[in-house]
Amino acid sequence: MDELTLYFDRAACSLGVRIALEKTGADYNDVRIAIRKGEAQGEDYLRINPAGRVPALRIPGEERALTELVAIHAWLDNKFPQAELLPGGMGKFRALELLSSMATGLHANGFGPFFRPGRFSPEADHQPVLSKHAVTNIAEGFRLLEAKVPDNGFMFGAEPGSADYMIYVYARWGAFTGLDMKAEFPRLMSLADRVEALPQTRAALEKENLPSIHEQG
Ligand SMILES: N[C@@H](CCC(=O)N[C@@H](CS)C(=O)NCC(=O)O)C(=O)O
Repeated sequence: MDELTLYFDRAACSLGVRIALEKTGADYNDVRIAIRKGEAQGEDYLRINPAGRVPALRIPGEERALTELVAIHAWLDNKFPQAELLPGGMGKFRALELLSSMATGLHANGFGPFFRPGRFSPEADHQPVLSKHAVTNIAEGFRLLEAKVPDNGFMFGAEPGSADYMIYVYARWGAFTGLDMKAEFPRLMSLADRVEALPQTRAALEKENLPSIHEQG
């Protein structure tokens, strides 16, 4: 086995890694882990990522798959510098700062309890409260991003990178929260449109058979 393998689920956060992989031009395999069917918590997948989360990236020659979004984006950037997934100089650390804050704020404190309230309390009557409060955290995460989105181009200049790809994924998820994304976060949604128009994004959407951000059901 001499190709990378991406463990993913459709439209999950792994989509941001897939867009980055498409940009690298590397050959890779993919293996779908159907989260809703419980496969991320199944014995077979736990052997690959004991944390039971996608994405995971199997790297030829590495005993253990690489996990965690920020680490995977950083590894891909290091391996495929021509893809410009992270900017150069101090910009690299600003992009890692943004990726980490999205992973812990928007994702872990927002979409985590929104999609999986049962993980935060086993009590059935707590769960609607948790989901509702999670939307407050999600909105706060999007507000922080909205303030940073430039008028044109991408988060770190004229070229898109990993931060843009992850923002695109979270912007897609925004549609499920009841937030009026276009009205409340117009700059963010324009950035999402610019990311969706990229060939690497179109290729990733095609591979996961996903509709446009504007056509999600
Ligand atoms: N800290 C992880 C979080 C990844 C994560 O939450 N993945 C979700 C999909 S977006 C997942 O695999 N969930 C599986 C489950 O909830 O069973 C990272 O940054 O990679």
